[in-house]
Amino acid sequence: MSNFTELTQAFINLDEEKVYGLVQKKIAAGEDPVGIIKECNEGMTEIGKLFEQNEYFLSELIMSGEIFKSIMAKLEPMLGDVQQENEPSKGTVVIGTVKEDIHDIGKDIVVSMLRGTGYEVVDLGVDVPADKFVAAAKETGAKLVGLSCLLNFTFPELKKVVDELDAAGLRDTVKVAIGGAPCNEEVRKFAGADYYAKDAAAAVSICKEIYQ
Ligand code: B12
Repeated sequence: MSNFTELTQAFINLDEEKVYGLVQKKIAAGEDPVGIIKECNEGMTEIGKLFEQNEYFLSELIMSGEIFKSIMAKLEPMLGDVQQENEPSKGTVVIGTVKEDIHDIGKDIVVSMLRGTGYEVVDLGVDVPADKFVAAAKETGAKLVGLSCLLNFTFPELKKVVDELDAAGLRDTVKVAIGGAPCNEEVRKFAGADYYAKDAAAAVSICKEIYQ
């Protein structure tokens, strides 16, 4: 027997009906949406491993992405303390997935959590070249640029963004945070970034520190 929860196991099995049913039940029971996301995320990690072991293929990766996105559409409005309409923004964050990488599920969760906790987020999308991050930081005056990176071979892109911010004279005023499954402290050091965040909650803490 595995130690996975029923939801995580259903996710790993890509049993769409069961996953949606369980998520609906948890929402109705008033469970914390962040906990629900965590359970699904554990499923995603396991699916990644099965893919590495050639037990799952690209079609399964695609399907896991579709299921996760449907769940997020339900959970997104429940994330954070949803900002009051007239409340001023706590600060601006520029975020995107680096060039040649099209993974956006994790980035989108970070965007939702930051917006939900009162930050203005300029989301540049996926496959974003370094100069776009620099231009957006300049234009918006953001004090934080967030880079999502899920592929080992795009690590140099992280470094490129940091270097181009430096070349544009912005490095003293703009901090850089990186995230995405294969990122860690070592990757942060390689890139010359200021922060590594393991999840969306850590991203919120970083913003609090910068915009306190
Ligand atoms: C779903 C998925 C896909 C989907 C993506 C759908 C989408 N719209 O995003 C599709 C099918 C498109 C895909 C494609 C590919 N994938 Co893919 N994919 C995955 C999978 C299974 C899940 C990723 C995911 O969404 N996780 C769930 C989210 C919630 O987690 P997360 O991204 O880590 O985000 C959290 C934190 O990391 C953090 N965070 C994330 N971003 C940021 C940013 C900032 C600023 C901060 C502060 C925090 C932060 O907060 C998030 C929320 O808590 C992973 C396995 C894994 N372990 O990650 C493989 C994985 C990332 N993919 C992999 C590969 C190899 C590929 C392909 C090259 C496959 C192929 N042969 O074509 C292509 C590459 C396409 C491209 N050019 O980008 C490998 C990468 C290996 C590596 N380290 O280099 C992985 C690790 C699978 C594996 N184990 O082999 N993939």
